[in-house]
Amino acid sequence: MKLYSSPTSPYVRKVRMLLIETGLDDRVEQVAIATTPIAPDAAIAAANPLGKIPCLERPDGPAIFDSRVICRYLDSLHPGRKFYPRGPAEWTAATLEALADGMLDAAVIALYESRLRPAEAQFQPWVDAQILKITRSLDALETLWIAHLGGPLDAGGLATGVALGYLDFRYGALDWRATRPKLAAWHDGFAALDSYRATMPPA
Ligand SMILES: N[C@@H](CCC(=O)N[C@@H](CS)C(=O)NCC(=O)O)C(=O)O
Repeated sequence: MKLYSSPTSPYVRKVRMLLIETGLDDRVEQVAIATTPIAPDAAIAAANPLGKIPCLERPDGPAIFDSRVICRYLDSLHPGRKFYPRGPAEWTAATLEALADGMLDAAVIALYESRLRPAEAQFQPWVDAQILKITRSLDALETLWIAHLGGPLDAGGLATGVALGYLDFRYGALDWRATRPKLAAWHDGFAALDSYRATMPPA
């Protein structure tokens, strides 16, 4: 299998961590590309009409995307403990995963606004609204989700840990730990995983 990848993409990082955690890492070749909404890479646009990474090409079926679908697919390929539980826990894990990915969406969109748009076309209230989505979600993680995060690591926890790592990478000034000590302590444990350390974005 071939994974269109970038060392700075948090969505790709989720997939790479899952590959390591599930022992599937050596079944996937990573193809590094650089793509943005206004300068799409041709190979990724051909594989995924949305032009986004990650995208997984398989020898025995069409390419699959996005990161949640890829993670779910990879989780079906290994015999070990599943990141996508079945039964009532499935919906809890999936909702947490959606929350964490939503934080990433807001963070990536706000970054594109400041990096890709010319200064005169930027709209600060819109960026502020994206940051508000992130801070509300962080508060929910600290209060409503912390008990769940303390249980076995599932796809929701994986996405949460990666999203927090992305805030450290791109939004250090947000200082998300300052008012969220339980989440900070949980993330310290997550950040000790070999798979997290092996997928750190370049400084
Ligand atoms: N929902 C997608 C989001 C993927 C995404 O936005 N990836 C970014 C890189 S971090 C990208 O490819 N951006 C290029 C674009 O938006 O055209 C997923 O979970 O895979």
